[in-house]
Amino acid sequence: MPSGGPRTFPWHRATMHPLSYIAGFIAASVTPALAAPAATLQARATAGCGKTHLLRGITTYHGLTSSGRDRSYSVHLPGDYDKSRPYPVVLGFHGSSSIGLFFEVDTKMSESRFSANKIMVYPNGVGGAWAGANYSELSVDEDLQFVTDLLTELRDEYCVDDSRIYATGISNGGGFVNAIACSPVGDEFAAFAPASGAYYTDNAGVTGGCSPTRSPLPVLEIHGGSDASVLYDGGVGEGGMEPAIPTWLGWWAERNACTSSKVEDSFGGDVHHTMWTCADGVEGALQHWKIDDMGHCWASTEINFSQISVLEGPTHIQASQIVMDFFDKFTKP
Ligand SMILES: *[C@@H]1O[C@H](CO)[C@@H](O)[C@H](O)[C@H]1NC(C)=O
Ligand SMILES: CC(=O)N[C@H]1CO[C@H](CO)[C@@H](O)[C@@H]1O
Repeated sequence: MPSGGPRTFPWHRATMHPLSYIAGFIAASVTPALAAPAATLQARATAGCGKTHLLRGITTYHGLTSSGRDRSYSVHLPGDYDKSRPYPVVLGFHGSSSIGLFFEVDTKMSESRFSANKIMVYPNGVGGAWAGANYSELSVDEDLQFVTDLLTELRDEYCVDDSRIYATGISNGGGFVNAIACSPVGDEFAAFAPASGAYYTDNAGVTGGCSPTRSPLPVLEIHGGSDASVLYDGGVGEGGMEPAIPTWLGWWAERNACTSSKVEDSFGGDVHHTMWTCADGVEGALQHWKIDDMGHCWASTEINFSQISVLEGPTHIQASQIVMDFFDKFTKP
């Protein structure tokens, strides 16, 4: 099987899933909000506190203008959202030829068992993709600007805990999470959790393109050892060259000034959890879960689309829970 990119999802690339048309229709019928004016993010941190939102516990669709383009994203507020209480925010980046809705449904992260106390946000890439892959329509700078503009709008609209903004994503979206972590925009976030990530950018060594603004910058990666799209051992991917995951982790261990690591094997040796102790002296600012027999999908103990699309079934671990538990450990200093 060629080591392609994320094309293996049925709704990837050329073939869009029919649901995307429904989602597109919903998105198109919502009037895009005006772009938030540029301002220092810090000063706007609590501007959204006190604003009433009637649509809670369901997903709502929004637009904003960034770099002169119409962009869109969806938001899921906790069912008991309290307008005067600052909430952590999790941005979830979908894979290529996909949309936020699929990532939301696939990971089930909007369900209260995973995000009862969080604001979930699912941004949509342009042309169904995130910058970094050679098939992406936008430059990394444009998509990073979108993240900046999105955070400004979220802080302005919702009651956000500015020290607890997180990013997760799958495949091409996981690669973009790494691009955020490696850029000045990464300073806005408390922690990052890419899964099955296609790391097309910032992959020329420890400092090769990657300039995180803090150390340690908490990172957790989940990857299938049998991923046929984004190979665990690296190589040519659909959107460019991809580093071997252990190599990529080694770069983060250096950036985070990690001094030691330990591996815990479970499920008969199929699952390997590595925890590093880094500059903060706390175990876990860098973590990795490898599932030997898992392919290119979101790790879940429950069956879902991304598994079915690569002829996989449920696996031993629940990535959505692992990612949320990881985020809960970290607050931006
Ligand atoms: C993207 O990169 C891959 C891997 O290097 C290559 O096979 C493919 O032809 C490239 N596609 C474009 C559009 O440049
Ligand atoms: C194909 C499949 O199993 N999809 C499920 C994914 O998860 C959502 C949310 O729990 C279910 O509603 C789908 O049936």
